[in-house]
This record gives sequence, structure tokens and C-alpha cells, in this order.
Amino acid sequence: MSENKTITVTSPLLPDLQEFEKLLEDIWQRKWLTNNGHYHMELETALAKYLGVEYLSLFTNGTLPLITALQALRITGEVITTPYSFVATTHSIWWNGLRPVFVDVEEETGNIDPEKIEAAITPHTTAIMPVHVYGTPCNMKRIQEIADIYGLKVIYDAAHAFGVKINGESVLNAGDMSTLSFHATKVYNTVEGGALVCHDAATKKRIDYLKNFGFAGETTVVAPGINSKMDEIRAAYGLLNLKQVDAAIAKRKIVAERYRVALKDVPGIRMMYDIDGVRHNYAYFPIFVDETQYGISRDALYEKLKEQNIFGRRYFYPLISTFSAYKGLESANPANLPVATRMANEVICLPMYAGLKNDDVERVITCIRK
Ligand code: T4K
Repeated sequence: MSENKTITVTSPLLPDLQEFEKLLEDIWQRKWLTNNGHYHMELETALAKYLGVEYLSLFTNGTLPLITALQALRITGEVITTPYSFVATTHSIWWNGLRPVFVDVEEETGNIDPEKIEAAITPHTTAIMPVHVYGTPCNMKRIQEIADIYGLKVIYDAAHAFGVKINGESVLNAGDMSTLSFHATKVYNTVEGGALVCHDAATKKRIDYLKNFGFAGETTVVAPGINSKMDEIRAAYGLLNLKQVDAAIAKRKIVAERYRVALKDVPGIRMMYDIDGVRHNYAYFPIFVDETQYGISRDALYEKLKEQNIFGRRYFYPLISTFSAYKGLESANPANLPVATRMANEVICLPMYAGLKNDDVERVITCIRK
């Protein structure tokens, strides 16, 4: 391989092509392509079991479950959320005609700071939408305490938290609902895909109506639902990928450990570490560059890496609150979001995926250490 081979921030986990072809032949035989087909049902059951949750509905991506969760819970008015995420989180609030209210994050995790939530609650607040950024669990206990006091619903954007557990319990069991993304760039993917997790059969039924135009029977429509059904081809692909996701997480862990050892003594480079009792999934490997100690800025390092054909990504820069749709909101004022603003200005997510070669990890490390 040439020294300058391109290294991207991620590369998808792909199932064995021959095994996939066999499943495709079966789908061709069945001639049942979507709308609760055989593989759809099988994947729903298999994922619920793997993830340790009781009720899970498959979706076509990770954005529509966010939009649908707000619908299913009939959220109104204002939703408290984090600006340090992918835009889909806040967009889902906007698509429901609701008002996002941004709250700052904790430096150690990048997750919404529970101690700043109460100050953002108004008579119009009905829900909190936190994100387990990079797969690191939020302070779910404290968030629930606040939600209970003020009578708020909690919808977790768990797009990054596939398979993450605390003392053996899935983070997806917290709050009222959690959403997942199975996008190609995620730890576990179905090409595009996602899921919505809830905690009772009646709610799952309602979610399943909502993702199928609101149909509750051949001639009955109970809500203005949307079309968000996963098709058979992606469900079959997802079943195969599920078999190898544990091995993929184990490989990611090795990459994370190598980065941590090699970059530990580099002045001005901050990393995130594993938390006791948490089964992490190593979805991303963010580093935070303190220009004064490191010597050059985050953006200068980002460009240096690019010169070496190493394409990290600045997830999550710019902050969602700076985009034109949201920057006019009172809560979007950078003075309200000092920690998130600093993190967004310092972050680079380094290449992280199961198939990343040792030599490539060393190339990234050498470039940063230089
Ligand atoms: N909530 C959160 C917290 C999220 O992070 C996301 C999505 C969502 C909700 C919404 O879920 P989805 O509706 O997307 O399921 C990517 C993803 O498109 C997006 O899913 C993800 N978060 C976000 C953090 O990252 P981009 O625009 O940065 O991806 P892109 O196309 O630049 O890909 C990054 C790198 O990955 C490429 O440089 C190379 C590699 N790659 C990518 C694709 C698509 C491949 O090797 N193969 C591929 O097929 O947004």
C-alpha cells in the first residue's frame, strides 16, 4: 500500500457478499419486498434481543424515529435539547413545528449538562431530547429526576449508542423512548436504517401505525403518519451484519486503546476515556485540540492530517445552534453555550472503524505527534 493511501473517518461494516446473495435469492423467491416482510420481522426480534430491549420498531433511517417519537408522545411547545450533535436532532423538533431550546453540555462527555436543564424550563416545555454523543451515556438518572419533577417526557437520541450498556442494562431502556441510526457510517449499519425503542406494547402499536401512514387496518387511518418502513433487502443485510457487530466493536476497542496510549503525553490533546461499568461501542474517537498547549490550532491540525490523506471529521462543528434556522433563537446565543462552543472549536474525530489497519492507526498517530 502506498504511504499516502486515503484514510477516512470511517468505513462501513459489510456483510459477506455470498451470504447476502443467498438471502437476496430468497427474497426474489418470496416476492415480498417491504411492509412487514419476513426479514423485517426477523430483524426486529433479533435486534430487540441483542440490544436488551422489549419493544423496537424498525425505520428507514435514524431521523424519522426522532420525528415520530415526538408525534407519538404528542409533544407540544418547547423541547430542551443539545446543540452538540448532528443536525438531525434539532431538525426533528423543527419538523414537528416545535421550538428547540438549547442547553450547554458537560466537558467530560459532550452530553447535555443536567444541572443546566432546570433554568431552561418554561411553562411551554414538554420534553427533553438529550443525545448520547459518541455513544457515551448521558446522566440519565439526573435527567429523569428533573423530567419527573416537571412532568416532562424524555426522548433519547441514541443514534451513536448501539449496544451501549451500563452494568449490563441497555441505555435504550431509559426515558420514554430512544432512537437509533443504522446509517452506513455507524457501528452497526443496514446501509440506511434506524429504530425507535419504547417500553410498552400499546406504544409500539402506535409507533407502527405512525410509520405506516397511520394505518391501523385496511381501511382505518388513526393519525397523519408517514412512510418510514424498512424494506426486506436492508433487513436481510442487517441480519447478517448483526452477526459480526460484537467482533467489530472489539476491533474498535483495540484502535481506541492504541490511540489513548500513543497520544496520552501529547500536550494540548485531550481525549475521552472509558467509564467504569459501561460497555462502550467506540463509535467515534474524538480528540480536543487546545491550541495554546498543542502549538497549532484544531483547524491547522485538521489540514495537516488532510495533507497526509487522513480525513478526520469535526463532529460536531459548527454547533447546530449556529445554523441559519436556529441562530435567531434566544437559547442559541454562544454566551449560553460556552462549553459546547469550545468543544465544537477544538474537536477532530480520528479515523475509527473495525477494518482500520494498524499501520494506518500509526500514520494518524505519527502525524498528530509531529
Ligand atoms: N442523530 C445523531 C446524533 C446522528 O449522528 C445522526 C446521523 C442522526 C441522528 C440521523 O441519523 P440518520 O438519519 O443519518 O440515520 C454522517 C451520516 O450521514 C449521519 O448518519 C451521521 N449521523 C453523521 C454524524 O455523519 P456525513 O455527512 O458526515 O457523512 P459522509 O457521507 O461525509 O461520510 C463520512 C465518511 O464515511 C466518508 O468520508 C467516508 C465514509 N463512508 C461514508 C459512506 C456514506 C464510507 O466509507 N462509505 C459510505 O457509504 O454524515
